[in-house]
Amino acid sequence: MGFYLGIDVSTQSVKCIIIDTGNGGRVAAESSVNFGRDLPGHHSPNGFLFNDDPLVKQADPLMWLDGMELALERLAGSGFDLALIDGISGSGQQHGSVYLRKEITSLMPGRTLAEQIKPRLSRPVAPIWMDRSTTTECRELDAKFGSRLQRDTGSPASERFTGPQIRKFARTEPEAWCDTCRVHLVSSFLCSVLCGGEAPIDFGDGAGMNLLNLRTLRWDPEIAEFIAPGLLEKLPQVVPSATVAGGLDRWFGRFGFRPGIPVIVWSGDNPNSLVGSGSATPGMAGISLGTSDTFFAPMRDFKTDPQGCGHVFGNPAGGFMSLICFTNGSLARDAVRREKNVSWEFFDCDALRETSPGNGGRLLLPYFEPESTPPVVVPGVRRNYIHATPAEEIRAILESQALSLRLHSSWQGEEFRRIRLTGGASKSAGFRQILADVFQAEIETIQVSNSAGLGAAFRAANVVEALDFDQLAAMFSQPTEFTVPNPANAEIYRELGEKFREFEALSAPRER
Ligand code: XUL
Repeated sequence: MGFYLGIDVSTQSVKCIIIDTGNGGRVAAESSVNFGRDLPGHHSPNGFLFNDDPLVKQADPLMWLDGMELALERLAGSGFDLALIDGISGSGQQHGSVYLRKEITSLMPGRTLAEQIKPRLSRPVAPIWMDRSTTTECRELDAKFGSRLQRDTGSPASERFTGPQIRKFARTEPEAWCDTCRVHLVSSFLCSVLCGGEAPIDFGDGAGMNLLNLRTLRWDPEIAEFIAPGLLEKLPQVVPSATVAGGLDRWFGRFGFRPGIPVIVWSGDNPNSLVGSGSATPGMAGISLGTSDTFFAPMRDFKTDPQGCGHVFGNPAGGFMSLICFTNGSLARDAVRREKNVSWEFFDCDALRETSPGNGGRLLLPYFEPESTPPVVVPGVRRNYIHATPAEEIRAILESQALSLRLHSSWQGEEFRRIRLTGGASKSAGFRQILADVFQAEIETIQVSNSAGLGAAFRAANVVEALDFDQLAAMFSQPTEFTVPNPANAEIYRELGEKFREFEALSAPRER
């Protein structure tokens, strides 16, 4: 029985969640900070800095520190006594990288986190997962390693992954690169700050770098050397997710924490969400409908996506997990809604009542932004029809998004019978039914809005108290809504799925 803190540092916010594993389990306290609203001085209304080049997306690492500090201050101010906390872990947006000229050591009491970490940065900005400016570096990795890159690291060269980002930095800013002694992920950077000392990277987040050999579970020296000479010495250690990174630095005593309590190595948001949403049992999957949509599932064996869109990461519960990221998720749904000038009420309910499954074969590829799955660099919406009422257009985007989720997760060869749904759009009963019918699976909605932070708190409880993830999910991630598939629609979506595959292949040809 104990209290565990999960800190989720995502693209737009920092969220803290404290779980109490006593008395059947309850969420004891929460706090959050939105970068745009609460930290306007960082000029990042959407979590990243303005850049003339739309392919470049970078954030100020000091904003994450200010956000974490304020979120902890708010947590302490919520009335919960932080001296009760028995362990902490965290979750970082994946792939983003932080460059240090001096390692992190114990923190100085009189200074804010940002003030004391600033002089240690060799690069004032951190490229984040939304960055798409590394196509050249990806081509070079493809040319050098061919299919070995995906076979051994679980992913083909991907623009947002850390390896290509490091290569671009080392090439375009050689002096700053020479001045760099350590390259961190967002997760390991923030974990290091909590520990007041250099923290490792876990297998879950490390696999999102095009650098971790998933067959040996070590950094791949040949790939590292190609990405940037000397990189291997600049990478933190890589360890299993259930590793204690260190003890909490005394600096955090100001919020009431007991210094020295275990800080468990942080992981990426997707590995954390897998356990936090209670989807870590084989046969289950999770879909998070957020700014971008993601599909993730535990894997029985290590295998890779022959189409090169899906990724393999370490599963915090052991073994591996898949992750498929669709950049045009809620952003695209909202763009269609605004284009048609209709309310969410109409979008979620009336539009789907006015139309029927299959929708006359209408398909819409919603590439409002460059897309990760399939890789599309030049944005633009593609339709296989000319005329559609607003309701038909809305059904077209929802059915196409569901078919894309199914198509691009099929390489795992798994019949997903239960899918856990999280994120804002999981509130739409119409979209839930489409997903249930397309996958012919039961859709279980969980009302935990912060499954990444919850997963981090689970990992802390798992290490400190030896509670397993099923026990924790039974306490904290119970579904609140079940949507059962309609077997009558199975054939309609099988046929439409075939059509979707052909349309996508024609309209979004491989650009690399
Ligand atoms: C996963 C991905 C995103 C980020 C941000 O590959 O790019 O899900 O982790 O949430």
